Amino acid sequence: MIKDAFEERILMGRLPSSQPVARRLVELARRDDIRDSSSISEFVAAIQVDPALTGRVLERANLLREASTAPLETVAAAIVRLGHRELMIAVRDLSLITTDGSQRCAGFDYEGFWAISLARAIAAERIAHSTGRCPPESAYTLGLLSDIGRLALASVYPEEYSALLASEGGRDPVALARLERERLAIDHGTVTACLLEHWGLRKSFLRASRLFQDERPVGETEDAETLHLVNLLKCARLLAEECVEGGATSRVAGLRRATSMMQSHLGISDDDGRQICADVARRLQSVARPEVAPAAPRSESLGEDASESGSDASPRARRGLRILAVDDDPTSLFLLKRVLREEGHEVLCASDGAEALRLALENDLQAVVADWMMPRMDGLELCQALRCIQSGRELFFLLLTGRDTEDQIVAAYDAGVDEYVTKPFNSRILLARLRAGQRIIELKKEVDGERLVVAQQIRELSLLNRRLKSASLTDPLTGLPNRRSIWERLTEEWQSSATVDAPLTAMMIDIDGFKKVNDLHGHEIGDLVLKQVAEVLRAHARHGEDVARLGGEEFLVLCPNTTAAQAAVGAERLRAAVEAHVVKAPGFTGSVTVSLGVAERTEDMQGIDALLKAADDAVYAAKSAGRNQVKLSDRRRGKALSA
Ligand code: GH3
Ligand code: MG
Ligand code: MG
Repeated sequence: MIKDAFEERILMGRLPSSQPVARRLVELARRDDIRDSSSISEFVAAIQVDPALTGRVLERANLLREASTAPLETVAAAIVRLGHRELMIAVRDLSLITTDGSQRCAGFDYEGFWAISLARAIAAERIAHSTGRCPPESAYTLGLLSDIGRLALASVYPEEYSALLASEGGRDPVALARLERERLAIDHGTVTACLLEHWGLRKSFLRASRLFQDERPVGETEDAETLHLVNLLKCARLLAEECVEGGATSRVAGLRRATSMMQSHLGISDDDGRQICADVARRLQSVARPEVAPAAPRSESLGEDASESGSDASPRARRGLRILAVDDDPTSLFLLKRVLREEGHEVLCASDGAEALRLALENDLQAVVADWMMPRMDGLELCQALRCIQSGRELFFLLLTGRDTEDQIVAAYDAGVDEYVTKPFNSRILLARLRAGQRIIELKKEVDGERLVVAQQIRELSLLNRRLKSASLTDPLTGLPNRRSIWERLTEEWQSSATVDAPLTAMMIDIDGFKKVNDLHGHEIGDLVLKQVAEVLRAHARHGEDVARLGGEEFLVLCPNTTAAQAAVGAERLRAAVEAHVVKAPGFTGSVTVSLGVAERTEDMQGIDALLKAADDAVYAAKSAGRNQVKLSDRRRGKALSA
């Protein structure tokens, strides 16, 4: 889990939502009553297609629930628990990817991420319906959120993650995770589990979202519920990918693969599997695909000045503001645009409130100048809608109006308007009021700028810290955890094993005749053999088992909640895997073998040293018996002996 509190806070605040979801929500948020069931279900429908918002809503709801009750796992349940006020607070902080590129991770496929997440949610729900082992609505949530760590990493480290994705090429989650650990000292599976925990979801969800990303066999020690969820997620992922990405011809083959995976992993019959595929594909066709704002600012909306001021000019260098001008009357709009541009502002135009709302959410604006009376959504409604979310609250809103009775002016201010100018407008007064607004905007920009610098420094520091920590705990040659790291893990596991009297087993592994490899082929080949043996051990160890390099040609595998007899089965698998692996290097082709000693914690052992000593003795016994074999320590618990 992520220990760094700063990092965690940053992760929480910056996960972006998709534009259509945001638009729908600000429209819905203007209603001040969500008690009737039809408006609740509209909110649910809008939120539950978006992973970031779903997470935030669940987080708030789970914070409010009684500790003794089960976690809330669906948006519907969360909204009922929250009520209108709390829901609006959760929605208000929603963050967007805007066209100006702030917060955007260039190499990250946002649309693809949202589409696949949604498809996985729908597939997980439908599959759960068939297996009957997890409430389908909860499975939906798990499917939606089970890969959110990628979005989080893209949001927190946009530049680093973009470069990492460019070099990763393929979409293999295992290769991606390895690269993430190398460059960011954390991987998306860990971040996902951390977020799900923060949002108050149950343990099996966290574990499953982490395990399904990995191709390694899942340890026998995982509980049945987690195992089931892992399989469910794997099937849902495959089905989702086939539905979203598969072309027409490859889709048939892809869906067949999904059907056979559902059969082998979940025992779903062929007929049921085909029905599930058809249902998921149909449902996906009926939901709108989330979209993201286009990457580059659309210069045609910005007009002539855009090229002059330069869209990449730093905000400080800009003289004017980025303003959205809204009027349904083309002549007034033309006039307004000209006045604003002559003053040096960048201007985007919309001819009614609905279009304005869309543009305001897609672009990084500073001010809105809007007419009051317009079709579809008038200026006041536009202002109210924008004030529902954080980025809209920060806009300077100037209303143009022919209505200037006392009541009307009060109504405008109550709706959240900052200033008003009567129509037909006097351009000097309009510009003067905007300048007054500009002073506030600039002050805020300075504060924001400082905040961004601090946030960036915190991110860099925490990344550096994580890298340093990871380096001090990693063996540089093999990339495996080193002696110090495994010692820390062993201390933790020893304590918890002793407290609850659970089995704990250590597996010591030593390469046979390794000195000869060095002597015959040189140290460099020796290093290469060490690296490859390490990789084989890592790839064939089970989940939950930590593989470390103790030093020299000695490795240790830590098996929590495992008896010596159970670990011996895994040890034999590791032995066979090393023996079967052919090491290829310039001037060398061959294989090596290992001797393994397995020892379980016993009551009379005083500490970790005793456990390692027992494992080491067993290695010695294996060596004496001819090498390339597994020996169990003769110091065994009663339980292990009878197993
Ligand atoms: P046995 O089957 O009894 O284990 O024989 P062995 O030759 O493997 O054991 P021994 O302990 O005699 O030799 C271990 C060798 O491992 C000696 C040392 O030079 C070599 N070694 C230790 N660390 C490294 C390393 O980082 N790189 C290389 N290339 N060799 C190493
Ligand atoms: Mg040795
Ligand atoms: Mg050796």
